[in-house]
Amino acid sequence: MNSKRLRIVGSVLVILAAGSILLLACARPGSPQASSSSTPTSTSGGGSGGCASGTVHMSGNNFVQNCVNIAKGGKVTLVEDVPVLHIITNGKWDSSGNQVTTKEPGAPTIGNVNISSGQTEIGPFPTAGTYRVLCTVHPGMNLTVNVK
Ligand SMILES: [Cu+2]
Repeated sequence: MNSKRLRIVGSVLVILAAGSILLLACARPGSPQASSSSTPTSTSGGGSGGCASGTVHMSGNNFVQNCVNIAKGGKVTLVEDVPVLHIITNGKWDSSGNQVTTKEPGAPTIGNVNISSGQTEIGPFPTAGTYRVLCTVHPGMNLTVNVK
């Protein structure tokens, strides 16, 4: 009687042990999902509303960030990620592909600032407002400067 019971208890324990091993094996594929779901939160935390803060990078033919926030009286730093000539001036490319080189009231004069490597600053922007800056070399290369 006792030895039969022990065998039954023993086999139940073996089944439980095998079951728990299977459960652990099944739980593992779930843990990478938990870590991958935390990755988007860290990337979204990097940007503040989609606009850069103070510094804008430039690729071979565009601004990497198309808007930048600065404080009143501050400057915008433009950084070359690729050594390509950009010529920065007041205005914007319109949707038809034309340069509209108007300067908003309160905007500093950005007169064809040439940059082909390293970094440069534009400004200062003494008045709060929204200002448009374009690169005359690359169609559609627009930057919005938000001065707060
Ligand atoms: Cu450019």
